[in-house]
Amino acid sequence: MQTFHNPHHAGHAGQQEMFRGRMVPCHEVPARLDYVLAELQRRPLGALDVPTLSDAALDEGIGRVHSARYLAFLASAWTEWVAMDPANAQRDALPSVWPLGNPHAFRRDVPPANFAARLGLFSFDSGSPLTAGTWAAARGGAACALAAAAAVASGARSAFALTRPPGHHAGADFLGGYCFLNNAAIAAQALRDAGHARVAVLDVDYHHGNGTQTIFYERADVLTVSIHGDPVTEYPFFLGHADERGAGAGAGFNLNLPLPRGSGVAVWRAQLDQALQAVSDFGAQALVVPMGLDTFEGDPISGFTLRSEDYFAVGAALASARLPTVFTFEGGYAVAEVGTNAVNLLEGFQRACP
Ligand code: SP5
Ligand code: ZN
Repeated sequence: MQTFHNPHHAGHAGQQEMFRGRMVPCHEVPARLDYVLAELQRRPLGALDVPTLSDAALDEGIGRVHSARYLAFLASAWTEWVAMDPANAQRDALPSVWPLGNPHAFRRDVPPANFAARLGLFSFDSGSPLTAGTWAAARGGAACALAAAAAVASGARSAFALTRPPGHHAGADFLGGYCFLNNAAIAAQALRDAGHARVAVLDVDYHHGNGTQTIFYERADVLTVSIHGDPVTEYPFFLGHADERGAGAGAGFNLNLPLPRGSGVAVWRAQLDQALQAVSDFGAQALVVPMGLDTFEGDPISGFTLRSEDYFAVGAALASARLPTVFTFEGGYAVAEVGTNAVNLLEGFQRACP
């Protein structure tokens, strides 16, 4: 399995995130990726490369998923943040005011000139710091996703987009949940554009993949499936329930499999079998796996209890779908263990590949 890793990831390094009225140290830190890369060097699964896409190809691939006004916002966000106050150069940008969804309560169609307000317009939480290097890092991650999709589209059995910041909480025009560009959605769309008529996304991160769900919610050509902590108690709270099945042409093409906080590997594996059945029933021709390792028992912000050894079997089960597969690196905040857990999953997949 070829891995594309993001040479710009470390430029995205938030200092603190807002949590229950306090600023706490960020969980989504550069060392996460370094641990995975080090483990892949120790236990090689294939070539380790950086993507070599042209800027034009990258813009084209990102623009297939994200809105032009959101991308323009991200591209100039740091410059505008510092222009508000030169002292902002030392501080991360975090939103503190948001327009609710009800169109009679707040307008979303007129972007305010005030940058702090615009940051709120394009985000849904105050836990996702935007820093000087965020845009370059997010773009570098999308390049990894596109390179992985291209490898799979030209015949590779699998490829891994090893990048941060993660992506699966980001929508077509919003950031949140530590995510800015939705790498998994960008890969899925690229596989569609390369001729795979039906693409499935099977999200195994602890948190519901709300961004990916909303991007494809009204489409029948991309099935979105997510196994996650029940949003009644778990982040992102406002999406991810079992009764969300898609809308319009997409009715029936979204599947949420929420599990209570505290769930262990047996019940989680049963949901994975159900998810794989849905992928098979759909007749998918390619698979994208947003791979979060925050289902691990030692994760500091999550509530499932998978152990490091369990990830081999998770990878093997994913291989049983017998589909060309792109993995994107998502959550996983037990930093010292995230490399072992990620490579266990990928090695389990690769060993089981027919
Ligand atoms: C990609 C991904 O896994 N995003 C997860 C975003 C979760 N953000 C909210 C987490 C709340 C953190 N709670 C801090 C607890 C401090 N002890
Ligand atoms: Zn997560």
